[in-house]
Amino acid sequence: MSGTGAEVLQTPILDAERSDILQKISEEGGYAYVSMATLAAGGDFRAAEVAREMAWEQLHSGPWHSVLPVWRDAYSMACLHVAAFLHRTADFREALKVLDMGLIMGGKLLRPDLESSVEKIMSVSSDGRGSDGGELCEKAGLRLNCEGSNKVLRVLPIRSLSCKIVEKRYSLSLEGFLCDYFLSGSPVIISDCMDHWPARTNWKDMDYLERVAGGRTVPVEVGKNYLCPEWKQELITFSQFLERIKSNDSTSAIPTYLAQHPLFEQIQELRKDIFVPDYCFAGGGELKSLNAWFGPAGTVTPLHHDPHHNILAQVVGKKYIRLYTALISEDLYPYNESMLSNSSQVDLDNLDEKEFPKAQDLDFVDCVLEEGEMLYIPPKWWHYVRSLTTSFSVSFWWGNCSSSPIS
Ligand SMILES: O=C(O)CCC(=O)C(=O)O
Repeated sequence: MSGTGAEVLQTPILDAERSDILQKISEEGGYAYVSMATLAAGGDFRAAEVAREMAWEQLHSGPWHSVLPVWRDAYSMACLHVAAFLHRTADFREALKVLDMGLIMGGKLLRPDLESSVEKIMSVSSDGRGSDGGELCEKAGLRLNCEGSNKVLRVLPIRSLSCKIVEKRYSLSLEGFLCDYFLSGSPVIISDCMDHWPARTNWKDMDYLERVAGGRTVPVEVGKNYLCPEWKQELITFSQFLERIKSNDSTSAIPTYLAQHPLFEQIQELRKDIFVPDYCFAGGGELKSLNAWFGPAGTVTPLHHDPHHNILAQVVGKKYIRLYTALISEDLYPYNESMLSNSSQVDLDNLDEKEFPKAQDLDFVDCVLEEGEMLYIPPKWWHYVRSLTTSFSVSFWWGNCSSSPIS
């Protein structure tokens, strides 16, 4: 039913109404609004919010009677886009607030659309689905607490969770994995396959981590991400690292990230907490590396690809992950330098459309990888990863490439 709820609130604006409003706004010179509203119609939440703010400013640019009526319709239209998105994330209370603002401040043209959207939300809410923001959004695998989900969506790259969501399978057999995903090179989220790992409970316990690893020295990365000039690496004790995680305020602090480190070769006690998933034996390849990715909310691994099959196991917390097929590599502007040739020059957190025009409209699949889930990333698929909470993941790389296997 929550899926149905998410589907019913398609932005109901008719194409004719939309182009009529956009045409009139263009004639008034509101080109920025037109481009934001067009992106919003394509499912871009941030653009919808920007369009709503732009229209709001116009409504407050002078005495009420001097506001052009079309700006009131433009405000309603942006409200409908924002509400559709909030509805999709099951943030019914906020969606309702936005629609009410549209009804109060917006024009007449889209009033019936606002009203029908309100009705749909009310019917979902009265169904026990709750308008209190505590619902979970199952569509898109976006099982975020909705109060938080809205905040989270704001920090994600443009167009996040608006296209195709990575398929999710429960208790997927090895044969099913081979036939449906491995052989065709398609990503998949696998649920319910690491509940027996001691890591699932042990690694949530900072005291446990302190006890087994506190005195050990580990390499960490400090800075926005490894492509930024101010980025650096440090060697600190695991204990110091845990302190940084505890004190991290993800909105302001520069994150410290224990990234792509073979921690389990170093600290055997932690190695005992995990198991190599059977999927990693698909194709008869060898396990190439087993890496830890541990850090606070807000760590980013920028868009890049790797040569191996990868199971990324989300042991603690959750991450947003976006994937682009290997087939469109050139459109992602890989760096020319050989050291960075597997990384994209495109900064998804700050997309420069002028410099990288081809990257703007590319298809991708994305997801929020939840605690206890594994994501299969096929070789050469581009991936961007952002942690949404304190997060501890393990990547298992395997394949037939010539590099040496791990013991
Ligand atoms: O979790 C991350 O931050 C990045 C993971 C990754 O890039 C990988 O497993 O190859």
